[in-house]
Amino acid sequence: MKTRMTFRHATIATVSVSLLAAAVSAQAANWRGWNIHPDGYPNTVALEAFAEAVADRTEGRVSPRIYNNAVLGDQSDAIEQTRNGALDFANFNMGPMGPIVNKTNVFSLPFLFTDIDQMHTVMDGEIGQRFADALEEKGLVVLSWFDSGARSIYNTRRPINTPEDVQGLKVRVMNNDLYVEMMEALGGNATPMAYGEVYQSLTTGVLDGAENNFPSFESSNHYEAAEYFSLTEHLIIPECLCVAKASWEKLSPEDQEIVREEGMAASEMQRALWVESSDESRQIVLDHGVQINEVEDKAAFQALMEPIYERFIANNPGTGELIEEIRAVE
Ligand code: BDP
Repeated sequence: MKTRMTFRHATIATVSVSLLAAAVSAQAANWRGWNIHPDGYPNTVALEAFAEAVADRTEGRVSPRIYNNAVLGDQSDAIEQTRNGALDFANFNMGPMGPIVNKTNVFSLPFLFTDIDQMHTVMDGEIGQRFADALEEKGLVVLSWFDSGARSIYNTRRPINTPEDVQGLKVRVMNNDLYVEMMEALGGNATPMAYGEVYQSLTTGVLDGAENNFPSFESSNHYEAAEYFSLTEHLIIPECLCVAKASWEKLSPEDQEIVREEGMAASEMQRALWVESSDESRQIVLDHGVQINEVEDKAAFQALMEPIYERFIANNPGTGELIEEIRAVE
């Protein structure tokens, strides 16, 4: 009798342990995260730290895994997939976000921000919150804003000092009509193309150039093909660390809090790494023989952007005030 009781208890205990395990694993959210960058890139390092900290602090209830090098698809597709919950989290640039969440198009206006610090102040404040709200309405919960430096034009032909130097160059831009307008206003031929296709297009001469920040210019190996990097610094575009709203809503308030805190920590880490990485990448490309030139007369480039601003404001009511508000932030 005694033995049977013990046996039964043991059985019940085993059954309840395995039921419990099943319940836990049924609840565990195995998050898939999209990332365009390779191993070691500041964003990648921060996203990996985020994934580890979230898994740790939620004791596996949320278990994020990050897929690098855009293996889950190009950026525009990934934005859609995250919006509809097929992907759970991602680091997105507000450039390709513009055609999907129109309000974010304002960030694709060239020379909008004075500098990177001002961009951070805007994004970390009340204005940034308004953009987070707009993204949330479209299915993306913003945890924090990342840095992506300033973008400059590089090419295989010549240094760019004046807009005339851009004349006739075939330059890759990200997917957003505003960049086509921008490049055409400078006299170049704009070619919207996925990031992953640019390297080959530069080496085969399909493209003469592209535009990006130092860490991307270096980590994508574009510097092996494009010898001239000209500091036009025409775009400073914020990036988000976003979670699919559908995935977010499945979390308990306690886990949401953890994910949010770790999202903020990831942004702090990314921004710090960004500064180091920009210097390192700049040195790597210099050592490889890339010629970097300052652009003395940026005003000449800015002046050509005026019609773009005018059209944008005319087509998007309320944006004139928004641009003024952004510019007034110090
Ligand atoms: C990088 C951004 C990345 C973009 C890429 C591009 O971090 O999100 O996809 O530029 O030019 O700087 O496509």
